[in-house]
Amino acid sequence: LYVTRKLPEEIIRPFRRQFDIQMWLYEEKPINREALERETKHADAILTMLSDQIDRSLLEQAENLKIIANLAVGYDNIDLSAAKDRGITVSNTPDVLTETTADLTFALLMATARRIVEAARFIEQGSWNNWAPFLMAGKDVHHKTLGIVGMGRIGEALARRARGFSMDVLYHNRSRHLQAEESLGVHYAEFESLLEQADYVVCLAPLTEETKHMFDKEAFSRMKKSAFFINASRGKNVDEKALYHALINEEIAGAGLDVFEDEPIDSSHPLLALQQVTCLPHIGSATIETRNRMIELCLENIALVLSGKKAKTLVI
Ligand code: 8YV
Repeated sequence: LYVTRKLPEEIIRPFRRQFDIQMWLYEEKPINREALERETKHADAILTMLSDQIDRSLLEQAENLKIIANLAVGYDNIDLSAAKDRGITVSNTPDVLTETTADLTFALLMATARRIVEAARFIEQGSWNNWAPFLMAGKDVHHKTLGIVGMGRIGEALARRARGFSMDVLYHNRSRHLQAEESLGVHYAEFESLLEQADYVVCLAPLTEETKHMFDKEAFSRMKKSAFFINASRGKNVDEKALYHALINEEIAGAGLDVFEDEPIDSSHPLLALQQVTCLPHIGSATIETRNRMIELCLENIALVLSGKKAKTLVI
C-alpha cells in the first residue's frame, strides 16, 4: 500500500500487520509526479487525496493496482473511466464527514454574514478605540432564506442546521429529495428561482461536467444584491472571475469560500483583498475526529478489496 501523504502513525500502525505500507514522508509538500508514478507502478493499493491527479497515463502504468482509496467524499481528482477500464476499484469517504462538513459550512455562512473574521482582525490590529452603533454590523441569518444547491448528504445536514436557526430552506438538485421535503420542510426550486429568492446561496454540489462553472456571470446577476454566496464544495463549480466582478460591482453582498478554482491559492489572490469575502483553506472536513475516521475508512476499504471483497464505500 502506498500512502501519498504523511498520515499519523497511530492510525496506520494496526494495518501494518496486514500490508506493507510505504508513505510519502514530507509533511510540508505534496507528492511530486515522478514519485507518484514510481510508487503507483508497483503498488497493489494507493491511499490518495484531492491534491493528487490520478489520471489515465498514471493508471495505464499501474501494473498491480487494485484499489484507489480516496481520502475525500469527492473524487474529481480520479479518472474514473480509466480506473474502470483497468478494473481498479475506487472508494471514497462519504457519511463519516457529513456532519463535520455541514458544521463548517454553517460556520462559514455565519462568519461571512456576521463579519466574524473581519471583526477579529480589527480588534487584533488594535483598531477598537470606540463603540459605534454600526461597528462591524453584519446581516441576520435567522428567519432568512437559505438556498442549497446540491442536496446530497451534506446539503441535508446543512438544511437541518438552518431549520434550527428558523431559516426557510430552498434546495436545487438533479432529483427531488422528497424525504427531506417532508421531514425538514424544505422546498425544491429551479436553479434560477433559488438564486432569485435566497438570502444565502450555498453550493454543495460535486464537481462534474454539468456543475463546472454553474455559478457564472449570469448566475450571480440573478442573485439579490443583499445576498451572500457560500461555497464548500469544489472551487471549479464557480467562475471565480465572474464572482470577483459580482462582488466588486456590488451585485451580491459577500462570499464565504472554503474552496477555490486552483488550490492552494496564495496571498496575491484577488478575492483575499475583498473585505466582504471570508476565505478558508479547504477545511470542510478538517477535524481530528473526522480525519481519523476518513483514514480508517480508507484503510478498511483497502483491506476488503485486497482480500477479494467489495469496498464498504464504493465509487466504482
Ligand atoms: C477532503 C473534501 O478533506 O471530502 C472531500 O471531498 O473536499 C475534503 O473533505 C479534502 O479534499 C482532502 O482530500
